[in-house]
Amino acid sequence: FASSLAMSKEKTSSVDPVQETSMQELCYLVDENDKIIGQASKKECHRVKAEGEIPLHRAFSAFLFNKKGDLLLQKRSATKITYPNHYTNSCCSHPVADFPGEDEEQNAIGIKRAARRRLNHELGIPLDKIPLEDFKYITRMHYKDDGNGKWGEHEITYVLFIQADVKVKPNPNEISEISFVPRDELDEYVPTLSGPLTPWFQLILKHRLRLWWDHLDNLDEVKDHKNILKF
Ligand code: DMA
Ligand code: MN
Repeated sequence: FASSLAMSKEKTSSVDPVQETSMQELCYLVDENDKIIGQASKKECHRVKAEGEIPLHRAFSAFLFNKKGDLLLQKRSATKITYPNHYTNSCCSHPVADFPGEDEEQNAIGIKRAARRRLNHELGIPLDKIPLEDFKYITRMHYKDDGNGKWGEHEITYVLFIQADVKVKPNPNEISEISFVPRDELDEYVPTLSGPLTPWFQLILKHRLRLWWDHLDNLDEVKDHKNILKF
């Protein structure tokens, strides 16, 4: 009896169909130097294998600031397959082969195309408000996290900053909350959040966010397009 109860519970806790479909997108596999070595589904790229291995793939982490310099933070929706209900930076995702040109590396243009596409999808930001040339590529970070043991991350993620006053309309399939945080309230605000932080946001917050944020008007001084951060 107990096992049949467990079975029926398993059936009803179904995966969100929209998120499930997105797992078919084709991400770019990279080596430790961020050289593309192949493609694999988003599902394969986030599944933690028996030996704890996760395929290394290319991603981006975008930080959107308004003109006052406040940072948009989001809470990932309960429907996300990886890191549901976690607080994180403005928008993260992957360049995918499903959209042309997202693997173009000159000026990180492919990454900027992917970020623009996802800022529109996740936050409802009109595309004309976020032209490619407004994205500032800061640097890359390599990190791995086992997540919940079934779904995790292993990425070289491009950090992008963009500053724009935009109307946002969060997509509830992606985002359950947003907030704008002023620089001088960051340290008191983060501990008040009612949920865990994503591992990549935690790393950036711990090691670099304050420095980069303090250079919002002169980001060229902190950018590094040669090295890949690894914490
Ligand atoms: C993946 O973000 C990218 C990073 C930097 C973790 P995500 O899980 O939000 O991707 P998506 O929005 O495509 O599901
Ligand atoms: Mn990923």
